[in-house]
Amino acid sequence: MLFKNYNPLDKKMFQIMDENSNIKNEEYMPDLNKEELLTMYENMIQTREADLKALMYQRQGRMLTYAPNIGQEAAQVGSAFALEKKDWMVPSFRELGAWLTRGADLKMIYLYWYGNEFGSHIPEDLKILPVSVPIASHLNHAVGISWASTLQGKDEVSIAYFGDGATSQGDFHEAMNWAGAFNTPTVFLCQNNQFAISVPRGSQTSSETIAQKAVAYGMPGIQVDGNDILAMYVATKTAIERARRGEGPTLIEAYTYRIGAHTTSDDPTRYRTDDEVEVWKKKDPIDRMKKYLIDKGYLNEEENDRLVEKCGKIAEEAFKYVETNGKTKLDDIFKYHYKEITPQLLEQMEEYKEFLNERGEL
Ligand SMILES: Cc1ncc(C[n+]2csc(CCOP(=O)(O)OP(=O)(O)O)c2C)c(N)n1
Repeated sequence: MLFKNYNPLDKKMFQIMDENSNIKNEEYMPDLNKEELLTMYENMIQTREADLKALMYQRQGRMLTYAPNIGQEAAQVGSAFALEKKDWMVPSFRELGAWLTRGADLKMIYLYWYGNEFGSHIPEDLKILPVSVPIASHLNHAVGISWASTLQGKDEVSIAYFGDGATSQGDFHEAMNWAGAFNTPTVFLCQNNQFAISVPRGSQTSSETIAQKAVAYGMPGIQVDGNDILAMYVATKTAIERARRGEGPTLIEAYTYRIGAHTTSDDPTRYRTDDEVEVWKKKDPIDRMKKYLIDKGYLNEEENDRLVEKCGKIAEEAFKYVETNGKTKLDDIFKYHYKEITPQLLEQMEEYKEFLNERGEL
């Protein structure tokens, strides 16, 4: 029903819970019990705490680099909560909440940002692809996986996560076109966080919404309030079920905002105003869900404090493990690109060793 009633060209954003935590779209309220709602919330808190700790460690020079997720927890947790274990998640690089919701170990995720290749070794029972840094290239992988699922008669759906900037890449259009033409069971989940590094969404495309791009490729498209976890869950679940029934792909635009920097190497004060950030901070997805749960009597401040503390400790423990076990051996960085190390790489390795030696760091 949701997609039949929704025309992306009307440019109305789908929302269930408004900024004041009131349910304004009762008709679409998901059938989630107290335990499920609290699990969703815990995933958001774990994401936020893991983010805050990662930022702190990076600033202390203990983490290589990091791409913060603050403000995007509902878009990620809500959507990932709608997946089944058999479905494939094809991420870009800013999906901490979706990774954790799918059961990925925070130690593994931290290892990746620590610069250790074991951060990309995903256990076989988790259907998640590794981080993809080339923007939009993974969208074709998602379509390929889901097409293979159709050809093999499996009912595994693929969900691809990407940012608004990715929609400017050719790969996005190829993936959307193929998915539409071959009716593949793919969900395209765009986290429109308003910026591709410093380039604002308005300069990426003259389409008024990302969701309306679905029309050209013959699939439903919907713009969802990305800070409303209930709406994100419902839209994604509807798209997943549709794909599983053989009805093809869907494009979901999660309308949200990147509160933090693009990565720890970026200074967002150079291209956006504090006032803009303040407006979005007031729409915090965690505050919104917290108030909803408190109003319902499912949570109180004390329990909330305990949860925040527990999640903070989990993040600290995960990082402790990484600092103790995650150091990459210098040889490993050079050795495994090719079956046998090339003369050029060998030269680079020797040069680097010499450099470290001179600094007394080897
Ligand atoms: C093919 C390609 N071009 C350029 C880059 C450099 N780059 C890294 S992140 C980024 C912006 C991505 O923005 P968006 O898709 O909106 O995702 P966000 O980072 O906002 O989550 C760019 C241009 C890249 N990684 N890959």
